[in-house]
Amino acid sequence: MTDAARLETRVRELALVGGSGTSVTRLGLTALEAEARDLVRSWCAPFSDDARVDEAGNLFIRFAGADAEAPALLVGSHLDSVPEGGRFDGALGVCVAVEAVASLLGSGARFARPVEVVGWADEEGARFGVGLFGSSAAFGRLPAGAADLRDRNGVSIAEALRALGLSGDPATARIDPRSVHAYLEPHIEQGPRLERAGRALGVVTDIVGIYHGRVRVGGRQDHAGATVMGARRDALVAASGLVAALERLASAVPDTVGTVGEIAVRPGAKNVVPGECVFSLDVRAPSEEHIERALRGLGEEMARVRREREVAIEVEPLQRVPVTPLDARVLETLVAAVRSVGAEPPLLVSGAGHDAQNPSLSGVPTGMIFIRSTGGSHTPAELASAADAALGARALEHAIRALAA
Ligand code: HGY
Ligand code: MN
Ligand code: MN
Repeated sequence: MTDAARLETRVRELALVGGSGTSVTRLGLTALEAEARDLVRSWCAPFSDDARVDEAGNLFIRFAGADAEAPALLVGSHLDSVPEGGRFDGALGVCVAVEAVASLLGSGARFARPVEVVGWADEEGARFGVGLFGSSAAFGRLPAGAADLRDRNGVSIAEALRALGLSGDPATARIDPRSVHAYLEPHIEQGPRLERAGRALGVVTDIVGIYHGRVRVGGRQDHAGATVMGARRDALVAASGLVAALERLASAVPDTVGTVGEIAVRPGAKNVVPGECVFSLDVRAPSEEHIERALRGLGEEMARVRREREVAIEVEPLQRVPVTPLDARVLETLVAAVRSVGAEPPLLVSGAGHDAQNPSLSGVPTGMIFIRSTGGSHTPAELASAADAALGARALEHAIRALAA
């Protein structure tokens, strides 16, 4: 039987790792993320001592099945957060997965196949720019050269992994997708649809495609007082036009979103005309064509700004995750599981990216349960109720029974 109080306590405990009030900063490939893994292992210890951390920092805790050689059912989510994020993104999914497995085993259920609780590493990509890092490594989908990417302090992914006692080569984390029977990910919705519909749980049909990139605008550093306006090649003013253009373009393409979440200027002094500006690009849509249309429009804007402002503009593509339809049969299993706990799940497209995209794109039957959240997401205001979380855990129990018990 799902223990709602135990689940609530564990969500609170996990939120303390990198937490301050309702804000959580537990970046990927850090000691805090490793501390979160250790906490999850401690919760699972009464039922399994078969835990491993792979070379990308992913945590797998294996619960025995009658047929030890059968492909395993994986259930889980990610353990990292964005800077100053919320307590539930990723973390709630891992806690719900642990609760569902513990409740099943505690009530005497025995698995026909192995079940693994997974805590993916560095899903947010907040430090190094590549999101879905851990699950990408596990399913052989890391962008080339990912281990050499560096954070703002010049630390590379390889160095960050070695600092955690790992080899530093995440590519060796790759598993055979055929060893995975199915992957289930519980996750907060991170948007308002379940709240507006008055529903506690939803089931995901598709996950948006995502383009991540980095733009470098090169102008001419100059004196803020002695350089007349007509003689400037101000990199920040040029970049600002592109940021506004992205908002305009994404607003004009159906179901498409475009965000610049990071921006930095050099040298960064109030009396110096910026010589360089580097900013991030995040473009998403449920349609590949819409993503490409927005990116084409931005490319045309860049050509215009290059000409008119005589600045250099370089685009570094960081990651491209395709639109990801999830498995129809797993979707049916999840809908039935949610109905078995007395809820009726809306079918939703996810505007957020998820680790689930990697197993799904690698041929593993994959599904997601959304748990109602309020207050937005990637913010300390993010909130999921203990009751909805417990209902999610009960529904996941039914899905695990259907797929592994
Ligand atoms: O960016 C995302 O959609 C996810 O939260 N990493
Ligand atoms: Mn997130
Ligand atoms: Mn997430």
